[in-house]
Parts: sequence; C-alpha cells; structure tokens
Amino acid sequence: MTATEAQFTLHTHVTCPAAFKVAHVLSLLNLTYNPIYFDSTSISRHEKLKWFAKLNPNGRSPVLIDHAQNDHVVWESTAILLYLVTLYDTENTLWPKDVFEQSKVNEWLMLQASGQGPTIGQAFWFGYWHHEVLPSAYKRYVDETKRILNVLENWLKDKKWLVGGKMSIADVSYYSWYEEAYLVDVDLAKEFPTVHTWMETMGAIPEIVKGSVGREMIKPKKIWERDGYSLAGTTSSVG
Ligand SMILES: N[C@@H](CCC(=O)N[C@@H](CS)C(=O)NCC(=O)O)C(=O)O
Repeated sequence: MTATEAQFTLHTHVTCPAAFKVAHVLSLLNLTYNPIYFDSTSISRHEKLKWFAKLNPNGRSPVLIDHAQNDHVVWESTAILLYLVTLYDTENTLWPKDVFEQSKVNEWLMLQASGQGPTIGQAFWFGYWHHEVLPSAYKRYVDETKRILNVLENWLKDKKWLVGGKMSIADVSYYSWYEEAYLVDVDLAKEFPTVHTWMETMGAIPEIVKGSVGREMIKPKKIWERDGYSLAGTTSSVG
C-alpha cells in the first residue's frame, strides 16, 4: 500500500444498505476506501456468486479488504463494523471503552443484524421481486418492520442516542436501512417522529453524507402495480 492508495477496498452495490452502513463507519473513522460496485449488467448473478464466493462464502455484499493488514478480508456488515472499531477506533468515538456499555451496543447491533435489516429485506422481496403477488407476506414483514420501529421510537423518546448518550456504531448501523423505509410504505416523519429526528441528526453529519456518495435510491413499481398483475380477490390495502 502506498501513501496515495486507499487503505481499504469495499465491495459494494449502489443500492445496498448493508454496504453503505460500512461506508458510513469508514467515513466517520476517517479511513480511506476504494468502493468497487457490483455491476449486474456486466456479469450474471450465477457468475457473480461464483466469483464473489471466493471473498465471501455467503456470496453477498459488503466485503471489506484491509490492505494495511495483509489484505485481511471481512464480510457481514456487522462483523466489519466490529473489526473496524476494534482495530481503528483508538479514541472510542463510535465504540465505548466500558465493557458493560459495549454489551449494550452489541444488543442493538444484534437487533439490527437479525431483525431490522432482514425484516425490511423480506418486505422488499415480497413487495418488489417475488414471482407471485403475496400481499399477506408483504404485510407480515411491513408489520414486523413497524414493530421494531416502535421499539426504537419508545427507547429514543427520552434520549438522543441508543447507548450512553453518545453516537456509536449501533446508531449508525440502522441509518442506511431506515433511509429506505419509504420503499416499504413507512412514513418515518408521520408514524415514528422520534426515529425520524434521530435519522435527521445522523443524516446531517458530514461524514455520513460523505459515506453515502454513490448511493442510489430507487423506487420501482410494486409487483401488483405492474402490468399483468392485480390484487384480484384482495380487498384490503397491502401497505
Ligand atoms: N447480513 C448481510 C446482508 C448482506 C446482503 O443481503 N447483501 C445484499 C445487498 S444489501 C446482496 O449482496 N444481495 C445480492 C444478492 O442477493 O445476490 C450483511 O449485513 O452483510
């Protein structure tokens, strides 16, 4: 690695919230990275999985390569955040020193990784990509998304940050996923005003803005809004 090269390579995708969560933390820690965006127009999903599996056996973005540590490879966004703070947050800006506070940060990180991200991910799937129109499956994941949002709404009512009165990787880990709440018919400002304020606070941080460069926010038509599909037999709204 020369002085002009970025320390990290981040394998990412322009629409991938899990990867932008990593970009935000890299940026907040003032670490340099070169993003490589997966281009689905030049490589088939099958080829991509074969190639990508060499870096990540789970075949998903993001993957981080640390050129300052013999090209050490880390995958799964939460594992990447923990790697970054363990090695590079020497001043405890995003990761508390105190082991009991660390356990509190871990609680929220695990809820994000096992609950918030996958639940919104499944809502996207049943809203936009599934081969069949299944409004009840979509609704199930939107409802669960709202249940988790309610947990955060209540927790943040009397505090600015999730743990210890200070922003940590726990807060940042939720940001990029909730930026896409509108895609699953959630209006944060109206339905979850406290979460909305927390999001706005993070969204105004210059390093978060910088980490979002390259992100594309898309809004395709829902499956049931496309030609040839209808919600025949369904009387209620799916949202
Ligand atoms: N739990 C994983 C989620 C990774 C993930 O789902 N990545 C998506 C994009 S956000 C992906 O690579 N999708 C491409 C595919 O399914 O082939 C993490 O947080 O790193």
